[in-house]
Amino acid sequence: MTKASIQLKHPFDLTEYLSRRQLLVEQALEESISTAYPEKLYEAMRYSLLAGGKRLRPILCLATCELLGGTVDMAMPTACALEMIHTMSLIHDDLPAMDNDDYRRGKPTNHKVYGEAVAILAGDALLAYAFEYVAEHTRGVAAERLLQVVARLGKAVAAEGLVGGQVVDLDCEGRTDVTLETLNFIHTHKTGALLEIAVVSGGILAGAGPAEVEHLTRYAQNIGLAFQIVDDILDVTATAEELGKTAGKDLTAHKATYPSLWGLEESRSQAKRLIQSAKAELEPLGPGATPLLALADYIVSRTH
Ligand code: GRG
Repeated sequence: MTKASIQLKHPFDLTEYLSRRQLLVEQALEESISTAYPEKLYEAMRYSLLAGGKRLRPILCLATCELLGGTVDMAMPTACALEMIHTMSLIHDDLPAMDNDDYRRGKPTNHKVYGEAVAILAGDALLAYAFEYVAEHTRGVAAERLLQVVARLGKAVAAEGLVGGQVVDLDCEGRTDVTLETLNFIHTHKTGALLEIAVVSGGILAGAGPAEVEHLTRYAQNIGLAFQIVDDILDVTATAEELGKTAGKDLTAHKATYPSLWGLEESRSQAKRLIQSAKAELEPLGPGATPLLALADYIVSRTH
């Protein structure tokens, strides 16, 4: 048994699964970057990368790789790269030029500690290092599968993914005429694209065929949108302590959100409906899908 292998208990215990997986991911992230010269840069990168968080994207990637017959070890470099990219997007999102946030993951934001210039550069370094890390550290995966993962990862973060979503989000600031179509565009790109590649990359690393990739894509798209609806709900209902960042920011900024368009009750039922659709996509993939099914439920029931 490798250090990465995990015995699942029956019935499936999601809390235990999440805490064991989070521990594995934390260890891998800790080992992924050590401090070197210039120390200030490496410290800023490590400060945000190792600041906690749910580690949902790495966990989805590992779970999907295992579902398709791969191993945790095969997927861990990609899982770490996903968290590096997610973390850099949070660092940049928190900058004064964007959301201007003071707290993230329960700690002062990167630019509050290291200054804006270093925060921008730490984000840039994490983004580039993510791609280097996948290419340098993945073992036991055929080169053409790895190339597919790298190409899809690039697409998910660039203009067709996170960055495109963020630009439209910034454009909509202060506007009261944001349509559901625009809101969906923002979130399928800003939030959904990285969750989608987290799931799909795990499948591709394990050798998923086109039909399996399609099921995984639809599962991920549904949980991605549900995740964002719940995020918007929590911005209204959760405390700053629970969130680890300022609560109620969307309301203060008069931002278009799902609760502002639909109300809280309808937002909750839309999220539940999306989770049911996500889970239906896993049916053809067999009993090994238990962790992904439980993770889908967790997305709507989470409190932070
Ligand atoms: C990717 C090149 C590049 C630049 C960044 C700033 C930006 C472009 C995009 C914004 C992306 C963003 C911040 C989306 C929000 C995603 C989201 C819902 C974050 C919260 O995720 P959780 O709840 O957080 O998984 P934890 O802390 O648990 O990891």
